[in-house]
Amino acid sequence: MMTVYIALGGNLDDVKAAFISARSMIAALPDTRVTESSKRYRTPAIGPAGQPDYLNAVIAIATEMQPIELLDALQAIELEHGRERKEHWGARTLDLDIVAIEQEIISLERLSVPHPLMFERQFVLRPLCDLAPEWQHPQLKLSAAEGLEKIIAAGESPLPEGEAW
Ligand code: A4P
Ligand code: MG
Repeated sequence: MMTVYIALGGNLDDVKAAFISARSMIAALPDTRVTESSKRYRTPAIGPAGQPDYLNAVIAIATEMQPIELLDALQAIELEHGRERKEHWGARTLDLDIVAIEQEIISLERLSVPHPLMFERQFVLRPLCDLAPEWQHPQLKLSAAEGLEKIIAAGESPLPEGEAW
């Protein structure tokens, strides 16, 4: 069993409902259990201007699935929620990213783990810190909590308090 942290994000349509339904679909994957969910945060959009705010969260799963199998399954769940890939970093109904798989490092064309931009993003680190503040980035040698502190020390305002789903 591996512990995998999955980031959920979206800023179109009923994102709260999409999170709840995506989480149950993930829980129904083979040899997979959802073990924890972060709070849900409202976050300013990073990317093309004029997008609505996002909701973001992170869940932890325990799974026997191989990373690529899991990526395929997450992309199928995105599609079932009406995800269309148009513009890079553009608005979306549901984005499911693999943030981290314990201390594994994966560099494949379709999959980079840990997620390359995670230490630049409060919308990933803030919810991850609800679940695993002590999780260590295997290359940067910083914990999630230290990464979040760094972003805030650099001048970004902390996100408002999250809510339970
Ligand atoms: N891919 C590589 N590594 C991974 C991974 N660890 N997890 C590949 C998931 N996918 C991974 O992703 C493009 C390709 O990345 C996939 O085909 C997969 O093989 P995508 O979801 O199709 O496209 P995207 O999401 O537009 O691109 P990308 O680079 O994943 O964007 P991000 O980094 O996910 O950013 N602002 C706020 N506030 N909150 C957000 O959640 N999200 C984005 C998207 C932009 N701005 C945001 C948010
Ligand atoms: Mg993505």
